[in-house]
This record gives sequence, C-alpha cells and structure tokens, in this order.
Amino acid sequence: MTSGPYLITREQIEKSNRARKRVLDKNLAALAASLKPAKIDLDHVLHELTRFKIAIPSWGTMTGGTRFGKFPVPGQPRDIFEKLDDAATIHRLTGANPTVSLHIPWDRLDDLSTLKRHAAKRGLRFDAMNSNTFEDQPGQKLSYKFGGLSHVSKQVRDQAIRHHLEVIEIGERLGSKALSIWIGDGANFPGQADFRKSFARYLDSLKKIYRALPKDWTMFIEYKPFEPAFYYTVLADWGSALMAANAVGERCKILVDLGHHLPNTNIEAIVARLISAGKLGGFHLNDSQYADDDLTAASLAPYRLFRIFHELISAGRELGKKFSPAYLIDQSHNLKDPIEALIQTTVELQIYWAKALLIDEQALEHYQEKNDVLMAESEFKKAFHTDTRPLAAMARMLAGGAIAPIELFRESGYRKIKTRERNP
Ligand code: PSV
Ligand code: MN
Repeated sequence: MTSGPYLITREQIEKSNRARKRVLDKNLAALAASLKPAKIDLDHVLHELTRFKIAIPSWGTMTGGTRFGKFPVPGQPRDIFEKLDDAATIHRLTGANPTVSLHIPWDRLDDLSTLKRHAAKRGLRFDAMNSNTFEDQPGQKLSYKFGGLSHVSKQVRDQAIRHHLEVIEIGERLGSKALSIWIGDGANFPGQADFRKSFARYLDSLKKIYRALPKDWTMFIEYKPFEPAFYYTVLADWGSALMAANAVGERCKILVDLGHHLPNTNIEAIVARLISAGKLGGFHLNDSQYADDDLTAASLAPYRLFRIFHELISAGRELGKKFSPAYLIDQSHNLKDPIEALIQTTVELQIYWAKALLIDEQALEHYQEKNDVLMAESEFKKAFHTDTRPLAAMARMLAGGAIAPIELFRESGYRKIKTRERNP
C-alpha cells in the first residue's frame, strides 16, 4: 500500500463518469439539435472550452473571513504543500485549473526545490506571484501603516521594492512568469496625502521593480477603488492603472479584479478599452453585490460575467494567440467549503465561457451595423439563455476531469479524510 496524503484517483473519476456519461450524451445531443439551425460548430466550441484554464489562488484553499471573524472548515491545509494537494484535487476534478497563484509571505516557503517537485508530482505549475506590502509582518523593520511603494519615506519604499524583488526571485525558482502587484496605499482623510506626489512615488517604485523583472515575465498591476484606504487610493481605477502601465513599460499590464469596481460600473466596457490599449493583463475572478465582496463568480451577476467574456472571446478571435489574458480566481470562502467553492466557481466560469462562445459574432455585427437594437441584444440573449452545462461537463471530461465534480468530491469523503490526516 502506498502511503502519503489521500488524493482522488483517476479510477474514481472514471467510475463516476461512466455512471453519468449516458445522460450527458443525451443532453449534448439535444443541445446540438437545438443549435443546428444556428450552424454552430459545437466541436469547435468544446475545443475552445477545454483551452480555458483558470488559476487557483493558494489563499482560496483556506477558509476566508471578515474582520468580524472566521469559521474554519476542519481539515484545511496547514502549509503550502497541503494547499497544493487541495489545488491538485480541484484540478483533477475539473481538468481546468492546472496552475496555482502564490501569495508571499502568506505562503511560507522554505524549500523551493522540494515545493517545485511537489507541484510537478501533482501536475501543477505556478501562476502569477502575489506580493504583500499591505500589512506588516512580524519582525519587519519599517511599517507599511502609511503605505509601501508610494510611502513618503524612501527607506520604506526601498523595503517594499526589495520585497518585490524577493518575490520575483522565488517565482523564478518555481517557474512562474508573472508578478501581480496590489497595493493598499492611499489615505483615509482629506489632506492626508498629496495625490500627485504619491502617484509619482508609486510609479518610480514600479519602474525599479520592472527593471528587475525577467525578460519573459509580465507585471500585473491591480487597481481597486477603496479599502483599506477609504478616501483616496493611489491606484484606484483603470485610468490611473493605464497611465501607470504605459509609463512603466511594454510588459506592465493591468489586472482587472471584478470586485474592484463601484456598483453598476460597466466592467465590460473597461475590459474593451484595456484590450484596445493592449494593456489587459488578466483577471481576478469573483462576484460582488457591493464592491470587493469576493463572492463566488457568477453567483450574483452572471449576465455581466457573460458580457465580459464576450469581449474577451471576440478580442481573442480578432487578435489570435498574442491575446492571452491570465485568468485567476480571487475569492474569500467564508461560508462554503473552500474546495467546493473553487470547483463550483470553475464550473460556473466554464458555463458562462461556453455561453459567450455561442454568440454569433457575424449576426451580432450585422445587427449592430444596421442599428437594429432589439436583434443585436437578442443575439446576446439567445446565447445567454442556452443551457451550456452539458458542454462544460463534456469539456471537463475531455480534460480528464469529472462530469459531476462536486458530487464526486462529496462522495469521496475527501474533507473527512483530510480532517483525520491533518489533525493527527
Ligand atoms: C485586494 O483586495 C485583492 O484583490 C488583491 O488581489 C490581494 O492580493 C487579494 O485581494 C488578497 O485576497
Ligand atoms: Mn484581487
């Protein structure tokens, strides 16, 4: 018998799929028949859907919380190795999450070669590396209470820059190709900060980090309107982010966290602008009622997600391979089991990606050119109302994953087994 942590096996997945394949085939055939008049190439849609991959955030495998408390699930990972085990389980079930995004120093990494080997053994690679200068660490020399990269003191800025260089170094040893920077810098009260000077200092720091960025890496800068700074944030919006990305260099791109917008913002229009500017780097996917609520993607505003995906799919068709934004999840799982929430998220993202793939771009353009508002909108609605769950299930199965990943996860008893394994 092999020892080591429990992982869901290929045999379990195949067995579970065998029991569900007939119904899936029937549902897919019905979908194909209903789409026949539209002359949609379902094989192509399936192919595109299997190419859609989404990174797991290491921090998302743990129970999240609010500042009022946390209610941890039992058996959560105790270290980065166990986080990778959970991520590997998610990827085995979905076939769509082959990479993990680390957050430094939340992820404590001692032995990088062992970690890299562990990831490879689990069939995982490392996605964008996240830095953290938005809170202080025990033993840290200078405080980030009043900011990091934009701080008034050069010594604090230098410390924050050094942290980013260390994160790059770790990422290089793990095979990552991107650095993701979100800063909490800003002000709570009028008069506290000089808007122009703080932005200039931020740019100066970014440029220094960029100089150390390996040539095959991308730098993502992530904007957010508020929190922790409630009056003014240094990188509050896509306009500031675009200015910064243009000033810093070619490989500095913008990361759009869906929750980082005020209510009712037309995010898809922002996405389109960033594509036009050649500066869209990637996404932190989630959903929100108010702002940075970090709820499960598509739980509240699935139509918005679909419209964002439409912008991406249509840009991809136009620009080809050179258009390849990074897709990462950034959620906080306070109530749901984190593994289940991440599987559910991936499933939902696949469903809405598939819907957006079904939009007849030619017909849409035709109606747009004729100013036929109703028919143009109908093209969106037609695709949006199509039940794409069988396509998503088939895409998972083709990628080696499960037709019904959450059901299988529950049947496997994974959480219970981990609770025993991780609390000896
Ligand atoms: C900030 O709210 C943020 O979206 C950044 O991406 C951080 O890295 C992440 O959340 C932390 O959860
Ligand atoms: Mn984020």
